[in-house]
Amino acid sequence: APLRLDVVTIFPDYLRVLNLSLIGRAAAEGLIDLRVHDLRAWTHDRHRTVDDTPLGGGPGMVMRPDVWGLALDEVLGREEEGRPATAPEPPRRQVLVMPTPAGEVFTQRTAEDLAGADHLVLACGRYEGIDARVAEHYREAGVEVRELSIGDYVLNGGEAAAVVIIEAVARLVPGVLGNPGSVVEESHSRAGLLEHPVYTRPVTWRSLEPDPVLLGGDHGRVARTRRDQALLRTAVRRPDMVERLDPAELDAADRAV
Ligand code: 6GU
Repeated sequence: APLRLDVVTIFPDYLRVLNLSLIGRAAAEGLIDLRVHDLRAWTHDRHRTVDDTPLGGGPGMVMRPDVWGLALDEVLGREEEGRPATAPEPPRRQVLVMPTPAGEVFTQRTAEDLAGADHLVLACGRYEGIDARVAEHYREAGVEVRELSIGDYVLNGGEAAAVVIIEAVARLVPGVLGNPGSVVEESHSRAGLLEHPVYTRPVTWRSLEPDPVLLGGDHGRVARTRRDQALLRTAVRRPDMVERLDPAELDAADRAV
């Protein structure tokens, strides 16, 4: 079955970027099943209210737990079509993803983990966030809830983060990416290094030339040169990643760099 993705937001148009390029093609080909819902569909008042002032005071608005509860009960709990309700449930892993700057940091490891689920529901909050009892309630109800931040900066809402998370996860679904080799070689994959710089023709551009080893056709020397460049780049740009490298993964030539 395709990976099922449901996004609940007050700005459904914001997610339309996902209909473009890679993710849109994957949806069109049936590799993923992406559905975007307007949270206001679950309001019942004339003004379609989704927020209220924070208890205890303070700036901004907080999203109401009752509206989110109705929305998430429906999006998490819907019956599979075409299967009698009495038939045994197939094993399904459902994850409620709540983008928030107060969450655990979303990394390639998180993306790999989420790509193994069957159903992701992304609850996009705006303003000062969603009433904290929503995450608490679904955790207590046995739902796997992941509150995720995409980095140490503040966005106005979870929509941009949801786009980031969906793109990172969907490209790991088999068949979505044209070239599966790109997934294993790229930055932040298991090696723990940034990717080496890449070059193409013309060989000389504005008097700049890549390392001549890349033109020599010696695959062993090419691999060594790229490894050296990846190590140097990582040491300069991401010393934190070098700290975390497993020393057992380094060879004598690595240590010489
Ligand atoms: Cl997931 N949401 C918001 N509003 N801001 C963020 C974020 C998420 N991740 C980093 N900044």
